[in-house]
Amino acid sequence: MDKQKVAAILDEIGTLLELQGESSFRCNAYHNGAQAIEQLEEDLATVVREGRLADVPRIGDTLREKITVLVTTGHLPYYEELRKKTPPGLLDMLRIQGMGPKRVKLLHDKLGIDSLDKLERACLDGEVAKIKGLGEKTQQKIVEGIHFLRQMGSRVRVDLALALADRLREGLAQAPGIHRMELCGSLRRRRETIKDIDILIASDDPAPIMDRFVALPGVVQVIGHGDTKSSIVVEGEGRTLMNADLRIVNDAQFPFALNYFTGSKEHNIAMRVRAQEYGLKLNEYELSGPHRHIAARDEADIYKALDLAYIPPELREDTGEMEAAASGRLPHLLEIGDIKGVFHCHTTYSDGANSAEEMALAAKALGLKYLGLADHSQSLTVANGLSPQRVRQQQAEIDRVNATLKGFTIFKGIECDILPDGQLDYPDDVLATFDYLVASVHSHFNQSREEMTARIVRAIRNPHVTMLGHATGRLLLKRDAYPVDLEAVLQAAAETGTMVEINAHPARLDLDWVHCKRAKALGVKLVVNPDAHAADDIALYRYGVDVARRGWLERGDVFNTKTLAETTQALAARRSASRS
Ligand code: DGT
Ligand code: CA
Ligand code: ZN
Repeated sequence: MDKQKVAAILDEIGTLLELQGESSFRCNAYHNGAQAIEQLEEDLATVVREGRLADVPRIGDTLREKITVLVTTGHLPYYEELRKKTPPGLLDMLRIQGMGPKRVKLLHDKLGIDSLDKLERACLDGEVAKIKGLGEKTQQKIVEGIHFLRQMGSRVRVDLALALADRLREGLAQAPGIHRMELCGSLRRRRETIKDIDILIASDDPAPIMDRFVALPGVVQVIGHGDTKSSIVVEGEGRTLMNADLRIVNDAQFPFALNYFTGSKEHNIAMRVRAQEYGLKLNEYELSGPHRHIAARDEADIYKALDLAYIPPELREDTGEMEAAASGRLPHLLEIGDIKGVFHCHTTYSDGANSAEEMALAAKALGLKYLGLADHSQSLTVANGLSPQRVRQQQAEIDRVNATLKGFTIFKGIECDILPDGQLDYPDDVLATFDYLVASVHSHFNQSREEMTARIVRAIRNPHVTMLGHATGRLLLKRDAYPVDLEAVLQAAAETGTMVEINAHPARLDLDWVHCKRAKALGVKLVVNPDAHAADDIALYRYGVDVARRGWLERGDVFNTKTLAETTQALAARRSASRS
């Protein structure tokens, strides 16, 4: 068992004893001992084996005995007993800001409260305020604290987390003595949801940077404030609360720390195993052998030392990237600049906020060469879906706007509902008027998996359909995907040459990266669509590019990397095939 785990257990014993009402002398012996073990420079197992624990300051006889049992057997009956005696909810209550063990014990003794839910109810009933020494104000604070904890427990959308992280980085950049700074963790790997923000800095003088970090605007709580690591809770847009950790190392350690804290944990383990095969040890500070230290200026040097090509952070999930990097078969990943235009964008004709012209100008300003509009079809009355007559009106409007645009084209499309039986939402003569068609499921989410799969596959087989829109209907952190056999869907798309959308909206992000990888293996062409409902949302396609990269996609796998001329031609070819 490693040092950190042993220290954490000792610390928890101290807390459990406090909850039992033990003397502060006894409790503190455990808290202090935990700190002593954490700060131990030597390997703990070695110290125990050689019987030198007694030499470690702040470790008395009782602790020495407990640590020895813990390190040699991997568990400690005394600790397990203590845990069994303590309702687990009491430990949850301790996580509320301002709640110490004494207060938790008081609430438990007086009101029998042993969970966050019971505590919240007691506060709302005004019971807590009646206890001597607590009062209205404390009761209110506790309610707020519980709300805060519930928020903290959940993951955050990547776009919100990234905005918050960028703000922290900007604030930190003004601190003195920063050699390098990078985001690490799931944020650097661009997962679709993020638990916490990890920032890494190289500096020889951490103190002033740490001081600045814990005092940044938006910080609502300081969890830890040290020289190598500090942790805060910050508030972002829409009352998003997130934990953020800052670690500071020296410049020589930076590449190793960056690699370690970027993860994923699984990738780190694969890297460590690879290092071991070379007789080397890899950790967050160094890559070294018995007689040598391998220096690295950047992460690429670490990979090089292990005969690996540089692995982009998005691929570091231990899903084959090690083997590919060893044999020179890593993909040349899609880049944001490869995207030449986007499809699946809405206007004021259905539920969008901007006109066709405003959308086109916004896309053009982003450097794009084409924009595929796709308002909702007639069945989706809640989103002001277009009747055939309004389809004709919109197409005339697009013709007018296109005549004014140079080197840029708006494609006439529709986001056509897939009806419950898999039919499309217009008769063939209307369908034939579009340049392209996104087909999406927007209703009857409660169909069985078989019905839903058959419904989507039928739409995919319809020659009018250019691409399948949001393939699973999920809303990240809000609504699960509808039941569907994605494998069957992807196989049908591969057979018919129907494209599948990577919905880039950060509230959705379906297809997920795992299925992107599968789609590629089956030969399905993907298309990165922002599903923009306003001009400002067109730029959201960047999050779809991140998903594509995590899915190992290259430029050739993604349809909207084609030039305007190629795209015009490819869409026209599909249309004439579907009409014949
Ligand atoms: P999340 O859950 O969105 O915060 O995801 P991550 O990947 O940012 O996870 P986090 O913040 O817990 O840790 C950051 C990185 O630190 C993680 O990606 C890999 C590294 N790491 C953390 N714990 C371990 C561990 O026990 N073993 C190894 N090998 N690496 C770890
Ligand atoms: Ca993290
Ligand atoms: Zn849409």
